[in-house]
Amino acid sequence: MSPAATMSNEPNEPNEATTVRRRTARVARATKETSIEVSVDLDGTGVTEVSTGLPFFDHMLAQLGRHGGIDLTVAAVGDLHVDAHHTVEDVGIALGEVVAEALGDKAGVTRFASISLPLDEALVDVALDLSGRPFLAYTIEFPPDTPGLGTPPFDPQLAEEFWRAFITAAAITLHVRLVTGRNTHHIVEASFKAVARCLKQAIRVEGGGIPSTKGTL
Ligand SMILES: [Mn+2]
Repeated sequence: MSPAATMSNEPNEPNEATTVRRRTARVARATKETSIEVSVDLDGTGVTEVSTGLPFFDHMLAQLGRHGGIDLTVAAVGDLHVDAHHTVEDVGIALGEVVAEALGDKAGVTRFASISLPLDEALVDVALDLSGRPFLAYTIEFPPDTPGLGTPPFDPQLAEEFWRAFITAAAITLHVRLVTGRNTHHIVEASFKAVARCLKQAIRVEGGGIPSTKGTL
């Protein structure tokens, strides 16, 4: 946590006649399958503390915070004896919920972002819109027999499930397209870094009210 983040419940000092709300949120959700706590500070510095029982997923969530400039804590305990699916999906839901709550009415945000992000031989294109409408276009396909990553294993097909859960809860339009790549770890990591960089840009406040002709997002 940065020193500023410890003041996250306090409004910042008035600046040029405006008071800026610090964009933080926290959620705890429990089902028979998972128990999850997530908190975010969208105006953080990318400090993460993540524990899901899935080392590779932890590695990906750390990328999301670090490259998104988002302080992120995730504590998840799920039914990994079944498989990783419920844990990954429910973390996605919780993360989407806190991002939506922290964004609030999205006044002044940049809203749109896109990037073409390389990781060695892998190249992933991402475009993102804080549209208020959940939509996922995802074109990364792994053969069904692709080995999972880490122990317990993270089935790379779960990345799509994570993004669908996240964007549905956060009401984000997200396109993720694999341009090229051979290594599963690289491809998945490039997609997380790319979404992180797009989030960082899209949530940045640049002023000018709510960026929609409808007046709401
Ligand atoms: Mn890696």
